[in-house]
Amino acid sequence: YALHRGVSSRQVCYVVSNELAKVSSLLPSNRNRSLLVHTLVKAFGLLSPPTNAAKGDECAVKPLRPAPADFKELSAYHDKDYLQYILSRDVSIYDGGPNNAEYGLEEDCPDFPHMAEYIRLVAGASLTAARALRHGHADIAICWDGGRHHAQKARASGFCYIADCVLAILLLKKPIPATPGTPVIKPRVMYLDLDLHFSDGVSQAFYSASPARSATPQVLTFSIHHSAPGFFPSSELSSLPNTSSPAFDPFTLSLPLERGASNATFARIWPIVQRVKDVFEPDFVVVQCGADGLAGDPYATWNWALGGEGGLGWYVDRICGWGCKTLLLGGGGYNSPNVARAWTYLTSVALGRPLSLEADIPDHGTFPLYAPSFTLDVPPGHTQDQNTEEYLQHVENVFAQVVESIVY
Ligand code: V1S
Ligand code: ZN
Repeated sequence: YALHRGVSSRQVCYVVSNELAKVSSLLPSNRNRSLLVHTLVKAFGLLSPPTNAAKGDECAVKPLRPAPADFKELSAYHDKDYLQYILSRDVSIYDGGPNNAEYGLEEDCPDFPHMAEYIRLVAGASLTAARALRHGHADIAICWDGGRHHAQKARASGFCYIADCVLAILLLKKPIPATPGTPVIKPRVMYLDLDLHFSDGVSQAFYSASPARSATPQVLTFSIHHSAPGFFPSSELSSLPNTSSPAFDPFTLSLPLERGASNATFARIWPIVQRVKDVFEPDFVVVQCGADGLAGDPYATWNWALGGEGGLGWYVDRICGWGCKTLLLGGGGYNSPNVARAWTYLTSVALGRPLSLEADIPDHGTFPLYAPSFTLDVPPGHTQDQNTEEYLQHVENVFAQVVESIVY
């Protein structure tokens, strides 16, 4: 186990396999997205060392093949009945029976061909990435097929069938056994969620009232999301913290943003993220990098850009700069070429060798999908940012109180 390693020579692992991309591409909410992402990462040569690299140079991301998760690994969080049902479901006999609804397999989460394989592989992918961090084989591990932050203990929800983020956090927080002269270490894990949607599944799992949390809070969840009446998911945990409420848990944090959130708003709230990290002092950071807040996404809710100060790339660069062992997960994102652009760029950022956003998309099989710009950039649109200075000042004041409560 190695918790601290310098960031000057970052070892970056990237979870990928043909099987994972194939089954992940069958996910009804994101058909073919996984194949597009991995294809673009490869097209930019991020998985192969540059031809002029000296022997031993670590210039490329190291590909890691995921092992499908087994029942025991999945039951570290999920209910056995739910697992038995979703893993044995024969989708050729669609009956739409009462169990489907009981386990959330309807509307947002219909069952689909190879669903059981998908569930085992996606969970296995995030666990493989988490294991690489825990065992010191990587400083940063990337799993773009993960980030299913709405899945619940016994229920699929919001396009999410398996709680890979929760499973990865549970693995990372496991005590590191004592060695001669070193006591047992109970690692602290900070989960930061940048998806447009609130991370209800993960936040709920580690909320203080939940049995998943041990007596000492080893896990802090922090979700930055859009919240408005009727916007999915509805949850009491998605509001700004109220430090005087008995339900307040300083380790379950939410920062809701209004429509049109732009780089300027994200740059403005960055010091809050930084401060929370500084007081919590995590050993591991898990980032859900959902790309549905980017400009050009069909949700058309935020106006976040990939580049520039306050952009998604800037966030991930700063987070990787913290020097904590970091797990980067995927999540939402419904403009698939833009998601491929974003996660390819973030892969290069994680590596410490950011691609130019003006870079031309290399000629490859899926090249025509990148019309009309044919570049890597996801620029901002023209939507007005409705996060007023008054609101952001209020958020700042609230979090100034919140950080006072993060004591352990
Ligand atoms: N918003 C939204 C939305 N749209 C859909 C949808 C649309 C067409 C379909 F054929 C099926 C579903 N569902 C929703 C949301 C779920 C959003 C999940 C986001 C996931 C993520 O980006 O965070 C990535 C992990 N669901 C709802 O709003 C629920 C309903 C309440 C309304 C829609 N109907 C279909 C189901 C119930
Ligand atoms: Zn989302």
